[in-house]
Amino acid sequence: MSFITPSFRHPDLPVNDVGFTKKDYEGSLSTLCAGCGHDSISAALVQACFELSIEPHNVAKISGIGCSSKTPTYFLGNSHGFNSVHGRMPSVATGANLANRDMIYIGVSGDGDSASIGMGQFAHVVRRNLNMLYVVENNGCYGLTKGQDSATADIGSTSKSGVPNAYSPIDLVSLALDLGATFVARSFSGDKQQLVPLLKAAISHNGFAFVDVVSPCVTFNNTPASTKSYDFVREHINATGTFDFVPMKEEITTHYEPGSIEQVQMHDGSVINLHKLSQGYDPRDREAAFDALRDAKREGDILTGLIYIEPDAQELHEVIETTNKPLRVLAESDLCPGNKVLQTINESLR
Ligand SMILES: Cc1ncc(C[n+]2csc(CCOP(=O)(O)OP(=O)(O)O)c2C)c(N)n1
Ligand code: SF4
Repeated sequence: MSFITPSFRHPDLPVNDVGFTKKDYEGSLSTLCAGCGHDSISAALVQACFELSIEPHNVAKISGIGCSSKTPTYFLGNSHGFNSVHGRMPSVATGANLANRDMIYIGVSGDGDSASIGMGQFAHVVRRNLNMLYVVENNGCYGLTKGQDSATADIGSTSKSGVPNAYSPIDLVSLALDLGATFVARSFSGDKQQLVPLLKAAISHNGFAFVDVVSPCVTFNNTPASTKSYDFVREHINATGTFDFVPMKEEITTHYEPGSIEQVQMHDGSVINLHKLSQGYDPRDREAAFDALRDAKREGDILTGLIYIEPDAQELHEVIETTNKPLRVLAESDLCPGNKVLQTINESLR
C-alpha cells in the first residue's frame, strides 16, 4: 500500500492568508480501518489549521502510542512530529514547549493512552496549564491492541468481545475540569460543524486546551451495546450550544439574533461567538460546567461543545516567568552564569 497521497490538486484551490491550500495541511495516506472516527478528527484538524492560516512549519505534533497516536502522520505532513512512548506524550510536549515557546503544540492521544498508563502525565500537564491543544480520540477501547475495554468505557458497555464492561468509567472532561483546565470541550468525530470551530478555538487558547472527541472504533467498539458507537452517540448527544470562532484579523460578524449570542474574547484578541441554549449556559463558570456535566450524565447524555473556558488564563511560561526567547536561541553565556557568579551564590548560602 502506498503511504503517499496523490500530489495532483486543482490549480484553482483556494489559498489562505499565508498562501497555502488545504492540501498543504494534509499528511500521508491513512492506514486506519475505513470508517475509523480518528480519520474524521485528522480531517477536522487539517480544516482548522487551514482556516487559521497557521504556517505548518510552526506546528509540532506530539503523540503517544495507539491508532489515535498514529494519526499525526495523516495530517500536517509539513510540520514537526514526535511519536513518543505510550502515555508519555505530555512530558515530551512539556520539554519541547519549554525549549521553544514559539511553536504551536498539538498533542494527540487515545483514551487508553491518557486514561490508564498516561493518567499521571495527563493530570500534571493539565494543572501546569501547558500551552497546547490536547486531543483525546475517545473510542472506549484499546483499538491498536484489538479492542480491550479502556478506562473510559461505561459500565455495561459491550465491545466486540461480547463481555459487558464491569468497571466505573473515568470521564476525562470532568477530571480535566477538576484539575483546573482552562479550556475544556467535548465533541464527536462525526460532527465536523461543531468540531472544527472547537479545534480552532482550542489552538488559539492561551494555555492547556483539552478536547475530548468521541471517536467510534468501527472494528472493535461499534456494536449496538457500546456507548461509544456512532448510533449511541447520535442518539444521546446534548450540545451546550454551537459557536463560531472568529480570528482577530477578521471583522466580527454574525447573522444570528443578538440576544442568542455570547461573545468571549480570547487572550490573543480573537473572539468566540457562542450560540447559547435557552437555559443560558455560561462556559466561563466552572461550577456551572460541573453541574451541566452532572445533569447530562444523569440523563444518560453526552454533553458536547465548549464546556469551560478561562479566557485570561496564564500559561506555564507566564506562571514560571521564563525568558521570552526560546531556549534554543540562547547562547551558553545566557544559560550558564559562569564560575564567578556560581561562587558568589555558594558563598551567600554558607
Ligand atoms: C508501555 C506500553 N504498554 C503497552 C503497550 C501496548 N499498547 C499499544 S497501544 C495500546 C492502547 C491504545 O489504546 P488507545 O490509547 O485508546 O488508542 P486507540 O488505539 O484506541 O486509538 C496499548 C495498551 C505499549 N505499546 N507500550
Ligand atoms: S482498530 Fe479501531 S481505532 Fe484502530 S484504526 Fe481500526 S477502527 Fe480505528
